[in-house]
Amino acid sequence: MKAELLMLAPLLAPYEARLAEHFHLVRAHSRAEQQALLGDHPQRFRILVTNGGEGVDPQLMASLPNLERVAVNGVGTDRIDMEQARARGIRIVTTDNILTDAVADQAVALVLALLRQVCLADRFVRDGRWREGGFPLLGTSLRGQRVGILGLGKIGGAIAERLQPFGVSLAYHNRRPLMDCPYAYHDDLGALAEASDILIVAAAGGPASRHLVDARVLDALGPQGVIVNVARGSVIDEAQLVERLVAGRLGGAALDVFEHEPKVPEALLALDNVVLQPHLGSATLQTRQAMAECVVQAVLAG
Ligand code: 8YV
Repeated sequence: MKAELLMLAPLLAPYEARLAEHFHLVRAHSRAEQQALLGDHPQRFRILVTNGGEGVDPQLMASLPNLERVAVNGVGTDRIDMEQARARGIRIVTTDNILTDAVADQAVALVLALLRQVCLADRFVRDGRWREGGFPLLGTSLRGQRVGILGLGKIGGAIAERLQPFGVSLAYHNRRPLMDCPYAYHDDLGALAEASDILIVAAAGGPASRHLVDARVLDALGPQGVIVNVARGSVIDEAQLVERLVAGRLGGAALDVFEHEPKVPEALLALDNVVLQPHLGSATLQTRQAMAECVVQAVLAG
């Protein structure tokens, strides 16, 4: 008889099929399905698969007495109770390194989309307004912009590397400065925002980074500044962000992630200086295939 594998999030179909050769897959993608598992022989699961956005509900984890391994289809562990995992010796395996390029590419795409108004101009053409006259707005050149990166880790570093050839200046904020890093370090995030035209959020999510970008930081960025978030919605105080965008106290925003996904604040939908994406940072076929392969290996190793 095959062992059971708990799937809290899907993988690309061919990779699920490979797992199904070895395991009986029990899919519980919704909270209601997960809730139902609590009372249904929870000791049968030793391994589970999830993704960064879904994580593992701490109550569910606590109710799986034989859980040994969690394979995450992503790098974020902010929705996993790492303390519980450590205390119980549960191994958490992520797709570390694999999605760095895709997320960094997405960050650059969002910077350019925002500065060159790609989405707004696309809507202008689709709506048939070009026939009535040319696009009325001028974009902003990327050359010469001051870019601040919050979280110069692997993804933040890859974003910086990609942006450098565009002729920007680069600075960053981390908890501590990095050794041998060519970019200017600000030990205060407000000071980084003040010194930036474009603030890119690439920091890990979780309690330690929650609302790091608060009203003070957004005000330091100011009406000429724009913010790009490819990390986690929780890093920015979304209510403060929306308030400033609506009032014209912030220049613009390109957001791939939100505080309460898949909910997007209604007020953002009407704004022209905002680019919205449904959490697509790692969503290329090649990257998702490589991530799924990594998850399959992590499960089989378990
Ligand atoms: C993943 C993410 O693609 O890696 C993460 O933590 O948020 C995403 O980019 C997501 O987990 C979907 O698999």
